[in-house]
Amino acid sequence: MAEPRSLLDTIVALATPPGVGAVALIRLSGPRAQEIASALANDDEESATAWPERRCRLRSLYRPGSDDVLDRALFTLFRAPRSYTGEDLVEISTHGGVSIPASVVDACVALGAREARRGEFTQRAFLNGKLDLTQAEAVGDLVAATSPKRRAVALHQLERGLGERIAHLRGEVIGLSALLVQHIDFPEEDDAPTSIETIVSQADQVTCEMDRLLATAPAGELLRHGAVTVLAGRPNSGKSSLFNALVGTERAIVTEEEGTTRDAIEAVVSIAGFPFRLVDTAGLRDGAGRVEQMGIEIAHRYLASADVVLYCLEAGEAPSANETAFLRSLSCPIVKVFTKWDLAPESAAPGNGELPVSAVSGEGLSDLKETLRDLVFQGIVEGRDEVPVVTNARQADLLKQARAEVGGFGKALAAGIPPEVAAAHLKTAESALEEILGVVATDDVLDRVFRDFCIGK
Ligand SMILES: Nc1nc2c(ncn2[C@@H]2O[C@H](COP(=O)(O)OP(=O)(O)OP(=O)(O)O)[C@@H](O)[C@H]2O)c(=O)[nH]1
Ligand SMILES: [Mg+2]
Repeated sequence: MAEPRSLLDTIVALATPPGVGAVALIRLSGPRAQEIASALANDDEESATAWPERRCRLRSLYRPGSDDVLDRALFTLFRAPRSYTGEDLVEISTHGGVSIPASVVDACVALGAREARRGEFTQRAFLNGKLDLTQAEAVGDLVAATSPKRRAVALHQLERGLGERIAHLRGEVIGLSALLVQHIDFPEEDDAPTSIETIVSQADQVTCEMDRLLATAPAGELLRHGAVTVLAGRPNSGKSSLFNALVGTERAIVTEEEGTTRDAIEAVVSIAGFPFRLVDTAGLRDGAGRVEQMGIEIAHRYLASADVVLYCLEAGEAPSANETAFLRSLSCPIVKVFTKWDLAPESAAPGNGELPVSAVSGEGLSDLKETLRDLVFQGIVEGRDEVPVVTNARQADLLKQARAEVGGFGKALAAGIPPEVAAAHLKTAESALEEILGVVATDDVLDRVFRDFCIGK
């Protein structure tokens, strides 16, 4: 069940990761933040009222009700509403490690603060109107980003890139309702200001715009999790060597023996700025021994769920009829990679759509990386400007719902359903778009959005 959400509590948490480090940051937010910070610093009445805003003060920090100094720390006060959470917020920078930050959090609790739940600071920022829900989600994405592109998309979303697009679409849907009202108000006149045809064609335009945004959802999902990229091919075709070259370290064992790799080996790498989950697999062949055969079965499981396959063939070799049939049976894009290109005769020339690479000389690796990027993330690489991207299932599901409703509205009108009845579709579409932004957000929705956040964020 959703926990009750009160903004009356003052909450506290360690915002930096626990453990040994030079400094730790403790955040204290809520109506009593400054009062508690003053008590920590043993302020007398006069200095308690003279806290400067947004300026650091270096103070001793005491165990409550005693003269025990816990640390010398920097205090910074952000007064409501000019703070991350929109409420009074004090940031306390202490020495790092395990002991001091924990004792400062304990001291704040002893003085009346409550330990914050996951993502509760960002949740308060949302509840206080500092962020819409897509921006709050972007904060989580930003912290979790493992590749420059995911970071860039999250930053763009934090700057309301996606929020503005959704708000714009909401405006369009409201515009459709307004046109409909105009039409309903003049039903009998010959020259009604807005014809049904006009409204239907406007609705079509809105659905097209929604489709364009929805088309970014698969790439958005891949940005979060990394595109599963499976290296497959015959034994000894150079898969592990290519895997190592792409990862940049000698992760997988390479030998001249066939059947070296058995278990699948995974590594998350950033390729051309985008996240990929590379998987090296056992070479595919008939008549392998028991352990190797188990490895081949694992390879098949990965191939079935791959986002893209790098099929490795030695330079000069051609896929057999069996291999060609097998590759056709896969549902994801396949890049045929011709390995060991440094050993290929001078006269060898890559065919159309074939990528020559050499793990030894590095030849062809940058072409391969670009090919991977374009193949998987083509929707969001064009141009320099950041395109708003639908980044998670919550946004995608609601946008799909809104799209279906606007589509249903257009169809209903075109089929002669009375405009007053068709209008119900627009109301539902509007609510779905509002839910993306969090204009209306139930506690359950908030719990789902914030449960993956860390404590202190
Ligand atoms: N000259 C040259 N040799 C390569 C290259 N890539 C791989 N090799 C050699 O080819 C042999 C097999 O390489 P691996 O990377 O182990 O091949 P694999 O496909 O992972 O093999 P299995 O795991 O047995 O299926 C090794 O002796 C490598 O040194 C290359 O680009 N150039
Ligand atoms: Mg191998």
